[in-house]
Amino acid sequence: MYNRRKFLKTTSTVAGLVAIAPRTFSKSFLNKNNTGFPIVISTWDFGVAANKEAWKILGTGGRALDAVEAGARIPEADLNNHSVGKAGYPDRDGHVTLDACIMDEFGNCGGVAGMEYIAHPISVARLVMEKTPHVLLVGEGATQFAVEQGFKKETLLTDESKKAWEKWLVTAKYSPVINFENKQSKPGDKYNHDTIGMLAIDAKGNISGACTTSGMAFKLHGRVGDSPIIGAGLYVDNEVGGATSTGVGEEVIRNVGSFLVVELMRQGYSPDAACKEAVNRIIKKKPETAKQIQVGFLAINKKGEYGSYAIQPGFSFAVCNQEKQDLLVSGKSYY
Ligand code: SD4
Repeated sequence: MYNRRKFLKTTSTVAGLVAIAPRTFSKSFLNKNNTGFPIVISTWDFGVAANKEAWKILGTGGRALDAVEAGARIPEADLNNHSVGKAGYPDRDGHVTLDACIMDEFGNCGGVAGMEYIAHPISVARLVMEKTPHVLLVGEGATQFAVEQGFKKETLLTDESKKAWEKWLVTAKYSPVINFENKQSKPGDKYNHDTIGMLAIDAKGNISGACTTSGMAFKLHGRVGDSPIIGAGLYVDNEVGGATSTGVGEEVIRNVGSFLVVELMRQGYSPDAACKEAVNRIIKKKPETAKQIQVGFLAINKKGEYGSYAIQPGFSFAVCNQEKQDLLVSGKSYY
């Protein structure tokens, strides 16, 4: 049984470690209730804005599930963001197809994959979870379900994204590469990526997560990555913690990445050690491929300690809790 005394002992040890080793990224912030939550963490720089939205719910005692849905909708609606939601880069045939999933503290989950014409896949994923006996709807069926639920059908391809696609068509080289970061990049640098994966713990200590993306730019029509796949792009176990991923989804799916991270935390790994082990599995299986790609994991445990690990440098994530609303952290990397 995890009692309050034991919790205080553990967290004060962590706080002590932070004082002498400030570069560690497994941290726990104690709020007034001596807990490491509420807290929300999200992948990449755009996680800062997403977290702020989520905090409106978490900071006023709301449910983690509502917070991650509200937060994920921010990059989905951002027309300057070409990797999530509306204005996402299309597939090689010019279709914008979106992937998303969501998971709550009871182990309920829902997702959509390859869905066209609907700007907020995370909200459709939530309704798949809540209104159907299923976990995943794909393609036309997902769009049809969304329309039946009252979502508006709209064109997701913007002029800017269309121009980028037309430029790509000149060579139309089918070797879609997820933009990965150069070794000099720092948090705050402007990149045009990527999937948002978001994990939150509410004031009651319940955990939920969300993940949403337009996937790999100029992908083969019908290609689906890790982001809408429970266990790959996202996994939450309310007894243990949650994990999410970004980067080349195929490698994450092959290793059931987010589930692996959560299971490692169950065995006692810290969030960043669990993320590192998941990254190492990818590198070990395909060392040559791994040099060319980015995959990053972000995780949080039941105490509100968080951590990350990525193959390449430059993976940033955003943290928001009672003390910090806009903290951007550079994740650890293999290279
Ligand atoms: C995918 N994992 O579709 C997503 C893309 C991504 O950073 O996260 N890019 O494979």
